[in-house]
Amino acid sequence: MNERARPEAVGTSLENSPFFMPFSMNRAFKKAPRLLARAEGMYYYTPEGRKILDGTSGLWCVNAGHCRKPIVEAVQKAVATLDFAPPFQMGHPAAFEFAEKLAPLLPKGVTRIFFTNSGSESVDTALKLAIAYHRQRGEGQRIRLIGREKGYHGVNFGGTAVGGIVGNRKIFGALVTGVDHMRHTHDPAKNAFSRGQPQHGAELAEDLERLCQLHDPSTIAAVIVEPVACSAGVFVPPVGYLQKLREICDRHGILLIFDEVINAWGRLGKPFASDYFGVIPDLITTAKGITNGTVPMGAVFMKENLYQAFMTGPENAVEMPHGYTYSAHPLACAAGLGTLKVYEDEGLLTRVGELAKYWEDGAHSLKDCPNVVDIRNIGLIAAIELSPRGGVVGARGMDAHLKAFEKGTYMRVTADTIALAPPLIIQKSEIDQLFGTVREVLKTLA
Ligand code: PXG
Ligand code: PLP
Repeated sequence: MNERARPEAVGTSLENSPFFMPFSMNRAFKKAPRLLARAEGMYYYTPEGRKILDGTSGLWCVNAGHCRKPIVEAVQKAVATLDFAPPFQMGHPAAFEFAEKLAPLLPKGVTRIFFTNSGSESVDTALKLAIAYHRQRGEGQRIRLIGREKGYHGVNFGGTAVGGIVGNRKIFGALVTGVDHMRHTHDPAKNAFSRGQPQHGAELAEDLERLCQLHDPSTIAAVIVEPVACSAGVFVPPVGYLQKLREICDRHGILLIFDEVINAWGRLGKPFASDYFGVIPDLITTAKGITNGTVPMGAVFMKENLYQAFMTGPENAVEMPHGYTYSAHPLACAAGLGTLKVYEDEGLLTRVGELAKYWEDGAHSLKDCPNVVDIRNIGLIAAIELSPRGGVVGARGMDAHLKAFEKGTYMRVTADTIALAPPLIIQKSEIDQLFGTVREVLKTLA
């Protein structure tokens, strides 16, 4: 038993708990809870003291591993010094310091930073900024937003609207008007078991040109995509695809937004996916790894011209009527500064470059396991897709999740796809352990 475990939580029935859990099977979970009581490095510990290897960095956010001392201490110090500072018409030093430290890490030409508290807020902020930017420049007719099928852009209205996961949209009404979607790039017939970027599918970017011709390109404000689409099941962009999207946006004066909530912070072996793919968007949305998941925070990074479009008019007027009570919260800024220090001291934003090949070989070694229909990987991300059992989507996937947890491994499952993305501090022996457990689970799965 470890010192910070909470034995009193064990055995207490949660069946009537008032807690409405997010994106969860509430009733099933409350009957058989899976609780985590503490964490350290690569591992979670259950209230009973069981050690659980973290195969998905919490929820794709704990890139430097859990409870890292420089981050914990920075937050402890901050909370005892300045609990809150109003972000509107006031400021605090850590907000400016954090922006100053982030700026040199950003892709070339991306210079300005707007803070939010989550990926969902970052996405809605970026979409609003895009529409407002065009209006500021006298192109107020550019109001349309283009997303992509299978995209995940969080759960606020704008992000749900541009998102392309049907189950996340269908019960929420009309969402936001003026939105359309490009085709997704998933093509298992041609690309199954690709290592890294698939060879086929760059031409799918032409679907953006089709939408431009359908709506008239002068009505489109922005296109938003995840460079690597993670939540819907890990879809790696085909070679040349993102470059083509950039070309089409440039041709028509449309802003390109890369949603790097998951892709950023070293996940692909570079600070940003934009660096990895060599395509620089106009705006980048992020969250998660910006504070190592320790305190909620998100950010929108933008090119200089976006910022400057708002810095017009009288100086005694608010330039952009948008912001959150907790934008640049002192604890989040402290966590962010501590996180950047760990990333820099340990070279974590580029470490995946050395691990990626080993990781890829480990993932693809599962090809011979029962029910595996595809394996996809890039950077320190891998997806193992299973065939649905008896046509019931998600049942086999959920069983895999539960079995893995019994065997001491936490991994995310989306429908029947296992998504692995461990903290970037992982050792090769732990990569072996992770794929070893997945193999055992797959062998015993009905
Ligand atoms: N954009 C992208 C690309 C994301 O991956 C969001 C926006 C929203 O961020 P917030 O912080 O509002 O959740 C995300 C979040 C999963 C999973 O299991 C992924 C996310 C969230 C929860 C679960 O794949 N991504
Ligand atoms: N709703 C009400 C009534 C509010 O007063 C506020 C903020 O002042 C909000 C929503 C927005 O909250 P937040 O700034 O935390 O996003």
